[in-house]
Amino acid sequence: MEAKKGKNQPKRPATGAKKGTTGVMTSLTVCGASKAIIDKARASGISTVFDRAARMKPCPIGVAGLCCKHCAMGPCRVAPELPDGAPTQAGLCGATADTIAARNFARMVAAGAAAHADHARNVAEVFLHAVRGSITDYGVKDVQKLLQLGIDFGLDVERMGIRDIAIAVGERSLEEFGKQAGELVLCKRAPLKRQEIWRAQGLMPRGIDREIVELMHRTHMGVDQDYENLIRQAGRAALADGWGGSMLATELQDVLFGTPVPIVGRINLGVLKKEYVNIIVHGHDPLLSEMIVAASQDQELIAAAKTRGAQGINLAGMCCTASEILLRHGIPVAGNFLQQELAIITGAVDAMVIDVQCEMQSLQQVASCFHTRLITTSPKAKIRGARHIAFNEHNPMDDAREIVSAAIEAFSQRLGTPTIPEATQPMVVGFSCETIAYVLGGAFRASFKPLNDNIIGGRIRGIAGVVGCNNARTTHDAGHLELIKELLKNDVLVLTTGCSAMACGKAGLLSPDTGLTVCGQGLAEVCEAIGIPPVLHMGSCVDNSRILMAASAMVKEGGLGDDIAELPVAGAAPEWMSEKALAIGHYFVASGVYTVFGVTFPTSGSTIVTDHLFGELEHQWGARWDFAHDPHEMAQKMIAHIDKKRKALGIDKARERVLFDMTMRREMD
Ligand code: MSK
Repeated sequence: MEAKKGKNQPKRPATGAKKGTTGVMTSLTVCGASKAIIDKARASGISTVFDRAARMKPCPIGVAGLCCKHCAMGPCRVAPELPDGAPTQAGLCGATADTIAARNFARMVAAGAAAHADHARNVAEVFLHAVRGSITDYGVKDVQKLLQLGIDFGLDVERMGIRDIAIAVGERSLEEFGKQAGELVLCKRAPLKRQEIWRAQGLMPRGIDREIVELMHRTHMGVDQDYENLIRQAGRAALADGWGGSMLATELQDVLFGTPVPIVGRINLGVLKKEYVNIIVHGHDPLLSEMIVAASQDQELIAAAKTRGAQGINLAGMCCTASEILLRHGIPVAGNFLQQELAIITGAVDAMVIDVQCEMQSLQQVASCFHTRLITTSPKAKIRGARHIAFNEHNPMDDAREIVSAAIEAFSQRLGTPTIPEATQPMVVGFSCETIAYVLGGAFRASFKPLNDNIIGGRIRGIAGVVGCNNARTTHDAGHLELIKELLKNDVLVLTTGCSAMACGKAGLLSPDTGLTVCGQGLAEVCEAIGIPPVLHMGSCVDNSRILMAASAMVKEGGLGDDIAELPVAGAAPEWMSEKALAIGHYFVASGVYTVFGVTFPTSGSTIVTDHLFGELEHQWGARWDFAHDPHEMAQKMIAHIDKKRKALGIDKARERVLFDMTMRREMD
């Protein structure tokens, strides 16, 4: 079949001048602190991602998903724009636009799932070393969660000692990666009806690595050339991420470092301190950053900092590493993805320490304009020109001390006075699934029942998972904030992770005081009674698995259907950019969650594939993808979906939907 026009074709992504989420020329960011530093960078002639985005436009064929470079006869670029009914040009091998778009989509999912899986494998290996005693700097912090994992893995936890349970959990976790047959163990946490759908649709993942490798094989030249078959295997690999790699990473990290509970933190570039040695940990892996937290509080190192003229050591986070140490230790956050270069341009960062994922290569160029030490730590993620201090899991504290010492040394070489914007915001974070059940039901009756009751009663209209990145092709943070404020106004409780959570934090939405002022009456009453913000920060990118667990807990609690697909819930990533985000979106959909992406959609060049994702999947998997440029349109799509599910459950009441007019939008700005 050739590509043709269809009703679900998303609008073409913006490829021209910088456009805002509403499609009109607007600012680069809604974050005042970021704007101030972008201005400083421009005045100093330092190139940032914002400038490069203005200079370099996306390839119109690549952005539509129609550039195939899977063999040396290409790259074959298939034109995305065709008059109705005209045949598309195929690649040299005959691959159609549909095959090419589906293959490219599938490869992005494979890469995203691989990133989470490799993160999780590393955690599982360290976990096993720690519980066997060959690494002594880590230990078991959450025994309750360990026991739950033991039960999930079928261990006789009543007869086994904690150490034996921990070793068996570590070994079984590692086996999940190389398993060749059967079903991933944590898939059992999903509602039974969902598991049946996975089996019936050929979606149930066997082993984490197996599904990703098979997807890579199928996208090789001349293998799977049926878009539907490719999208299905992409679903299987994505589920191996959500209910496999990501969930294992979340759970094992919680056992090792503690399951998050509500904690107060601060966010934005203003958390940097002029008179202190400033260290930023950036990336995704908490194994090293946990140790840097301890090293930054070491009295000997603090004394060393003072001998260099500093008042002490100030640690802050960036991207998802930030969330890991924020949720467990209250360490402040310097910013989200598009603020990584800006943090260095303040001139206040003495060392930026990176592990894996979402680190721009440009950091080294920016750091070279200052005294900042850019330090890579993973053998998997080096940057030319950066100093590499290899993180040895067997001696993590030694590495952490060496890194902190390098920052102290850099402090005395600062060039001039730093420019630190004053902006910081307080926030309440740390809403793991267990914590949500606890704050809803209390210590002795921890439960999702009060949440379900409030949804059934209509005070809470539904739940939205709003997650994902920033994208320099759209106004920084605007998509997240405009979407989430409209959802809150319409009584939709928001669960958030990653860079979306940080956008919310900067805008005050993670604070019960300021967050409740933008909510509808019903949601505000519930949040006020419980004492929670209306947007719950659940963690980093791998912690999107917590949203899957929360949805499963809601189904199991009863009263809202038998499957995740029956819940009045929706997902969104309004500013996504990474392949991991696409893998997350695909496992949300395969788990039964209607999911809307913004900015651009990677199959937009093939109407057939896009219609399959945006339409047919609902009949097969019970949920579908969708796309909206405008966050207000995105909010209305999500609310309409939530209302549809409420009606199907018989809990719909006639209620007003708040539509944002221009005055309301301006007030939000
Ligand atoms: S860090 S994957 S930019 S959310 Fe997890 Fe942010 Fe997206 Fe990276």
